[in-house]
Amino acid sequence: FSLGRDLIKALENNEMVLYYQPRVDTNTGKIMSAEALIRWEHPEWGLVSPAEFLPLAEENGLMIQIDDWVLKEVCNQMKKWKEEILWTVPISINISAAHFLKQDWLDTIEETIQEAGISPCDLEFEITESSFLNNEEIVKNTIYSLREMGINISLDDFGKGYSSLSSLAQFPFDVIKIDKSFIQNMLISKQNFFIAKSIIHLAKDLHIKVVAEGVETLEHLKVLRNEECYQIQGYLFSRPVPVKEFELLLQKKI
Ligand code: G
Ligand code: G
Ligand code: MN
Ligand code: NA
Repeated sequence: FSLGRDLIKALENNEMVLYYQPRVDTNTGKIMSAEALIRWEHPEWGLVSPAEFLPLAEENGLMIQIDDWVLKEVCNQMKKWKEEILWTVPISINISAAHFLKQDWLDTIEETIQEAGISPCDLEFEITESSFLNNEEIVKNTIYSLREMGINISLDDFGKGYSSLSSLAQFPFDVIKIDKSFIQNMLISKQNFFIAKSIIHLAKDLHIKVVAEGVETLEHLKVLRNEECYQIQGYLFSRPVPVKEFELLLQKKI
């Protein structure tokens, strides 16, 4: 038994699926984009969360393969949407730290996008600050190249872990995603509220789009709108859902 080998087989056997979680404009209620989130439909164990298998994938050096699979899957899905429902929204993908150090990564991305015939402007890459620890120069160059291609870059889980404000001065991000812990605690903790509020205003001053994650209640929404944060992601609007359900949300049939 080896989970590493199971993971490789899972990628080959199409046991991985993507769920989509909408990002919504709080003024219009419209879906502005969505985040692709991987799930493993294990034949024996059922649906396995990425929180469980991604650390194992990382230990086994499989993150690059997983990221490549996700990108390909998203590109193919967008192609399908353009052909079948004549409509799509930009999709964001989580990119693991390992990828930024891979030499031929940019070529792979260009090829995948071209093969699917989609527009790079419809893609957003989410990265966390762990990606640029010790590798600032390489990562900065990669971010510039990706943006030149037309891909948007967001800083995910902002405020958590290794976050430092200097990264906002150093790297050209299009979007900041406020870590969900601040949103989830802001109604019960002034500290968390002030931090969330400061990130929103900081992003505004920096002319960077800001998204609040983990928005679960109307009360959260009210506070965020009051601070002029107009993009949210969270269970209040929708959990991450399978593609068929996401299509219904897009077409406003739910
Ligand atoms: O969807 P969920 O909340 O269970 O995801 C748990 C964690 O797994 C999150 O931190 C999320 O960023 C990460 N994750 C989910 N899907 C992907 C993916 O496709 N690629 C990478 N690198 N991380 C992902
Ligand atoms: O780390 P990252 O931000 O990429 O991962 C997003 C994770 O947050 C996913 O696992 C997703 O399932 C989860 N998530 C999305 N919305 C909510 C929410 O409103 N509440 C909670 N607790 N988790 C959420
Ligand atoms: Mn994310
Ligand atoms: Na996040």
